[in-house]
Amino acid sequence: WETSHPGKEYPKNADGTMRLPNKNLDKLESDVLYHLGLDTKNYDLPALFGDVKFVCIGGTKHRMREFAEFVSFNVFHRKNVKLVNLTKHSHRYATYKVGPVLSVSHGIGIPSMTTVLQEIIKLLHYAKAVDPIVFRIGTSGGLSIPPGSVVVSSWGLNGYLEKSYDIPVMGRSLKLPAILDKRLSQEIYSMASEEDEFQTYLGGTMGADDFYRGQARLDGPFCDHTEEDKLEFLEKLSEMGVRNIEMEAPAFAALTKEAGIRGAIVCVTLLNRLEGDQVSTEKGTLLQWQKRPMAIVAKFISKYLDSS
Ligand code: R2B
Ligand code: URA
Repeated sequence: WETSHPGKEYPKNADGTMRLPNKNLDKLESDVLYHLGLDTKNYDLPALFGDVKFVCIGGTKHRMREFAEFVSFNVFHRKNVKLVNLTKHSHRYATYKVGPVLSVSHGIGIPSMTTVLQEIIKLLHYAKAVDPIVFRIGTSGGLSIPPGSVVVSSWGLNGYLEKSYDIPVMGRSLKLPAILDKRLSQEIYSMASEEDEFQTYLGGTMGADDFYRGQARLDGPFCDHTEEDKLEFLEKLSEMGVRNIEMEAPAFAALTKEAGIRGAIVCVTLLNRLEGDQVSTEKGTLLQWQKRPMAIVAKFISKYLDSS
């Protein structure tokens, strides 16, 4: 059974706050955002999060703390701010807030990312945040581009090479389109400058459900394809306009679109997958490269705040 979903996109209210269509939520006395360690009964979400304009999510707790520090220093010119992990007691994800910017970790892969993203969407709704923008900053494997390059995604591709996020729901497959906000991705791409010490590309991003076989690697514990199969597959992806491979893009694109939120994905590439599978670049260099998506997103935020 394959249910074809029309790819609904729920419009916002006139004041820019979100309109979630799930009427079941109205019946809850308190909505527990379990993985964020928040709820609507014991927390004044509009007072705590009503000013949020930007949410940035990324894989690790460490990196998202670094992003909060980066934004604090580079956007708001504040030094040595005391950052508090607002979701510490959930023991799952980390959340930091710096003015109108929320920085949240999402773990590895689609189920981990969509769990926290859906709670963030509900949080933004309950908090009555106005026209929030959500970014994912991450790492990825590049296709025929120099390691350390940055890719701004224009769409997500699933493991079956379809531009959709397919989720099993009650024994059927729900298919949601995985297209990202075109204007936003172009605005972010335009943040790249000739003076940058790296290249920035705009292109498709494949989100695989596995790091090893699912990304055609040859170095997992199991492998049932040849090097020729792998190269042929990666070439095919390149020809389709895919620039990089990670593990969340189609779901991120689909859920932000469905919520009517502008969303963008900015990833650094850690290696060129046409040249290998192992991420063997020195740790310090990798940490430096991971600042590149942060710098681009922070530049966008600064520009946005200056012009509003
Ligand atoms: C990129 O890096 C992680 C796997 O190492 C995964 O979360 C992703 O999308
Ligand atoms: N993350 C991925 O999912 N794949 C890579 O090759 C590197 C980082």
